[in-house]
Amino acid sequence: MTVSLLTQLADALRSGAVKVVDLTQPLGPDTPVIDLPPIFAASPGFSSEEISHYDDRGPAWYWNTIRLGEHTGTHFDAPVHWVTGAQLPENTLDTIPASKLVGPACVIDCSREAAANADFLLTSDFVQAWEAEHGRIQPGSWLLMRTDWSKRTDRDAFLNMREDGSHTPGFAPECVRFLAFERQVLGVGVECVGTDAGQAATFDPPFPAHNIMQGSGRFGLASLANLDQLPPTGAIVVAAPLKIVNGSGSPMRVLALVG
Ligand code: 23J
Ligand code: MN
Repeated sequence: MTVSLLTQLADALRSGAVKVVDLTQPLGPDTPVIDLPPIFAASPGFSSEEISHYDDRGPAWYWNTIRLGEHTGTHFDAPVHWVTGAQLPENTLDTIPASKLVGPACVIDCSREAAANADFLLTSDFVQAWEAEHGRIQPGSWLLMRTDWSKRTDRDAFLNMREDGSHTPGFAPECVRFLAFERQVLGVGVECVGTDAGQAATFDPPFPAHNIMQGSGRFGLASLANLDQLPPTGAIVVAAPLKIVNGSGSPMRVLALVG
């Protein structure tokens, strides 16, 4: 049975009946990183240095060293990232079971709401209205919030900073609790720089997506792209961070299989 299922998948990949959608942003020196208040340590963005480039340092090979914060670009939030998840089992990148790195996706389209209001917050009412149309969110699913924010290729428009901080969409605290405890999601994924709304430092609790998701052993995916190419249900997401020992997160390639 398993063999026949995967043989069918191989056929579908070859014919194009199942497509691979890349949910990843390019990773480079221009990749925007979260801009925290100056009292907190800043996360360094991506930089690289040549080791050799077919030259006397390595006549037949080209390679670079890279330096970056774990939470740069399209990246994974592990439970240990937040203090609420610090004591949980299997909370670091090297201990998360591989079976949790592949899962189905529910994609909620909030693009109209986010265009009208940069501070739009997803609520459990909005999620339940989506469920009335598309079915109940199954345990172990990714909840992906489509905002089309990834189309903001200009850094300032993407971070949308004002004097009072960033203005980007996210989740209402009650919605995060609903997704974690009433729907048992695998985690939440967003197109913005982090899973929390730009103004989430002022919420109760502060940064609820991090506080509650990581605190309940759930994951986060940030800076996703191409969510507009996913169906509301039915896609399978492969989100596999680097296996960094004690790692709190890592940039990664996120792929979706879409039939
Ligand atoms: C640290 C503090 C606040 C936030 C974040 C990190 C992230 O968004 C992140 O990348 O995990 S909001
Ligand atoms: Mn992060």
